[in-house]
Parts: sequence; structure tokens; C-alpha cells
Amino acid sequence: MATNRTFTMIKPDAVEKGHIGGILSMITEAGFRIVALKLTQLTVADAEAFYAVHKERPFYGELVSFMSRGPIVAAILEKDNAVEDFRTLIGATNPSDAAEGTIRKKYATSVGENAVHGSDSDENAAIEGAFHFAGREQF
Ligand code: ABT
Ligand code: MG
Repeated sequence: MATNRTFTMIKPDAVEKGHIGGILSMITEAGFRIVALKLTQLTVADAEAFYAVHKERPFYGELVSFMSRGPIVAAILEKDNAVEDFRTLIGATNPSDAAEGTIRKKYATSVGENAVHGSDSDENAAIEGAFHFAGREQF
């Protein structure tokens, strides 16, 4: 398992509720190193592009308006086996299926408003990280 990187967002629901600090603590306590970090907001066009894979799904419009409605925290994280281990740490998409000890178990409210994003592949982690951070913002 080589040391590698994943990309995360703390989504608008969790930022609104004041959970930035709690979620970043869980991330660092699980052994991830934060190598890039910012508070930012997705435009509607950004959210449409980010979730283009779900364009034909019935929840797409709601998903796009949710993800663009307020600030998010974007971050790049480094750890051995980062993508898979981070998906384990965040838990199932639907918080009612999320395991004890996961970020979504603690902070997510529904399948739509599920507190955090984690990249689903090394390829997407690189694309998503590069979308938000210039090279000089990554450490
Ligand atoms: P993301 O990290 O947002 O990609 O979530 P995850 O990979 O766990 O889940 P996927 B399957 O990629 O879902 C993307 C977003 O769509 C929302 N969604 C999904 C719904 O609102 N209703 C549904 O029935 C399904 C299947 C959940 C995800 N995110 N947000 N925000
Ligand atoms: Mg996904």
C-alpha cells in the first residue's frame, strides 16, 4: 500500500451545523495528513459538473442545489491506501446504513445531506483535487 491521496469535501449541511472542527478531528485522528485545505463554495455549474455522472437520476436537481447552497470545506488527504480507507472512515452513503464510528453515522442526516464526500478512485481523487487546488496550495 503506497502512501497516496484522496479528496474530500465537508458538505454544506455539516458546515451549516458547525461540524467542520469535529469532522477534521476525526480525519486527522484516523491517520490522514491534511495536505491542502480551504473554505469555498461550489457554483451551480461546478456542482452540475461534479455530479454529472448522476445527471439522469431523479435526485440530480436536488443534489446540485444542495451542494451549491452554501460554503464547503475542500481538502486533499494523504495516507497509505487513502481512497479506500477514507471511504471506510466516512461510512455508507445512507447514514442509516453507516457503521458505528464513521463520520456519516455521527454527522449525516439523510442520503442526500450526508455531511462528507470522499473520492471513489485514485483517478477521481486526482481530478477532484486539481479542480480545487493549484500545485502551490498542496503540501
Ligand atoms: P458522494 O461523496 O457525494 O459522491 O457520495 P457517495 O459516493 O457516498 O454516494 P453516491 B452514490 O456517489 O451519491 C452521490 C450523491 O447523490 C446523493 N444521492 C444518492 C441522493 O440524494 N439520493 C439517492 O438515492 C442516491 C443514491 C447522495 C450523494 N450526495 N450528496 N450530497
Ligand atoms: Mg460518489
